[in-house]
Parts: sequence; C-alpha cells; structure tokens
Amino acid sequence: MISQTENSLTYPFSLAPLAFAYDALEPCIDAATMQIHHEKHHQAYITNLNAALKPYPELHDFSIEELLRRCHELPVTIRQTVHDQGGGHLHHRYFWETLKPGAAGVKPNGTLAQAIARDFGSFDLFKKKFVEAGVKHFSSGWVFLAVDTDGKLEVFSRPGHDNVLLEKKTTLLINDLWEHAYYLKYQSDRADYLNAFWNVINWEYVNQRLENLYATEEQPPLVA
Ligand code: MN3
Repeated sequence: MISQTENSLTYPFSLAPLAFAYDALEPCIDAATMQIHHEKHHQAYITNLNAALKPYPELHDFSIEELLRRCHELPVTIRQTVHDQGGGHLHHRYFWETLKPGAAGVKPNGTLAQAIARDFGSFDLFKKKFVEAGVKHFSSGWVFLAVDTDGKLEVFSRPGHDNVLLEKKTTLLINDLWEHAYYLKYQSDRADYLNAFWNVINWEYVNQRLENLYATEEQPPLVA
C-alpha cells in the first residue's frame, strides 16, 4: 500500500501550455519541431499514461514523481507503461520548464555557477562534458545535469525514458536525445543540436532548482 506524500499534479495528467510561442526558440529549435514535440509527442505520453491509470482510482491522487518512484509497487500490468509514458511526461515537463527564448550568451550565476566550477572545473568544461554525453549516447534517451545524493553535480545520459528518481538524483537540466527533438532541423547532426541548446536555457530557473534543493538537504561546501 502506498500513500501520497507530494502535492503536485495528479491524474488525469494534462499538457501545460508553454511559457512562450513555438517559434520563440528559432533558430536554435525550429517552430515545427516545437509544436509537434509538445502537441503530439508529449501529449501522447500523457494520453497513454492516463489510459493506463484509468482503471485504478486508488492511484489517482499520486503525483507523477511518486508513481515513478514507487513503480515497482504498481499493478504489474501497468508497471512498464507508467515507467515509459510517465517518464516521458516527467522528462518533457522538466525540458519545457528549463527552456527560455533569447538566452544566447547567458551563463549560470549564483549557487549554480559556484557548484559547476566546483564539480566540473569551469562552465566550459561542464558544457563539453554535457555535449559529449549527449553525442555518445546510443539511440533514444536523455542527457542530464543532476545532483547526486551527496549534493554534487553530475552529467550522464539514460536510455528511453528511464528516470533517476530511484537513484535519488535530482534533475536540474535535461535535453532530449530522441530524434523527434531535432531531426527536422538537424537531421543526423546531434552535436549541432546539442550546441545550439546553450542559447535557450533558463539558467535562473535552473539555479533556483539547485538553491531550493540545497535549502532542504545537506550540501557539500561550494568552495573547497
Ligand atoms: Mn521528446
């Protein structure tokens, strides 16, 4: 038996509108890709997740994070669907939230800038590591900047819609490595797509996520 511990959106899950127009991230992410990605791909994950949960009213009060974290306790018939479609919903939510038009040349500041310098050496070394992880990832998946259980930042990729909640990692920034995220504009050049990403990141929001986490959990010192 699982109990509700989080107060975020619950069943039926719905597609939140973006904070900006589909063409606002041009030329880094084109309008057609944004529209199809949001209205078709993300919506499909939500539709499929809701359909799987519909026969189980006892699960309707749970946040997506709680459902994924306790996926192994769900009815076995919907476990894989919730993992895949629910992971898709969660990852796209993170993704849209951290995008921002007109962010070319903007760098992280505050706690995030200090933590990046501490854990990667510099912002440029972090960017290099993130792009490399994204380029080297085989097939569909996501590349993450996340915080581990010791409060340190790390970069890694995961296949499909595998989430990192069970690893107790907190996602700060995420980029979509599925071909639907970039193929219309970049075709097979995933590196160009990953490098364009630096022009559309809401670093203030990413910094806020880290500061919120550090406010509630033990953190390593920012200065060695
Ligand atoms: Mn996608």
